[in-house]
Amino acid sequence: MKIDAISVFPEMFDSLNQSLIGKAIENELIEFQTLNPRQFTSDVHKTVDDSPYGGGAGMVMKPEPLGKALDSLVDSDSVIIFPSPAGKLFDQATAKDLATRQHLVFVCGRYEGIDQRVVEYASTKAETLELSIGDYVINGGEMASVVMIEAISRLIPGVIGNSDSLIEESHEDGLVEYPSYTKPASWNGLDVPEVLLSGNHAEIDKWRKLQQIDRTKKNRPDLI
Ligand code: 6SD
Repeated sequence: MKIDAISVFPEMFDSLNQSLIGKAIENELIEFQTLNPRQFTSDVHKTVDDSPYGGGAGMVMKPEPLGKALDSLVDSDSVIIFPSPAGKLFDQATAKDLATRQHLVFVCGRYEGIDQRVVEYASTKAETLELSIGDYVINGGEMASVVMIEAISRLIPGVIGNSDSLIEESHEDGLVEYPSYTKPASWNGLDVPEVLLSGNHAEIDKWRKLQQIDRTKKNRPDLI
């Protein structure tokens, strides 16, 4: 898979070079690149923002540099993603779908956001999605993109060695994950649940499923 991120802060993507995603980039399972829209400005100040029409606080990202950046990257097989608190919720089903695509392009806003015509223009070139990682506001699209890229990349075959660990995880069956324990069996007066030491795998599976249901009811009643 090819992944591009258009951003005025390309260093914010450096964390993707760590751990399993970093290995997948190194092994060319994922081809990841950033593109700075300042490269497509023509004034001495390399201006990428301007004041909003209609007034209001802050600045808005100008359409021309982002449009040119998209022109340089996108073809009709691309999926263009605009992280936005106003977008549809990005969830595990979205991650699974996007993990099957050939080319993803993340367009990162800064300041108060992006001139909406860039989203309209992108839609004329390829499938375009406005996606939110949750109901809170952060300062730009970069960290939201990093979250989505990690969630998508780990679903690409070969990125995570043990595919069982993908299946067993939270949200695959509509429930959150069961709790995990490791050695020592007793620590600071706290004991690992007896059943996990029993070697009885039918009982362990039953206990884990009950834990998933209890935790989901308690922490995520919206999923029940
Ligand atoms: C200015 C952005 C882009 C600002 C965002 C996305 C989510 N879920 N919260 N905040 C966000 C995205 C904020 O550009």
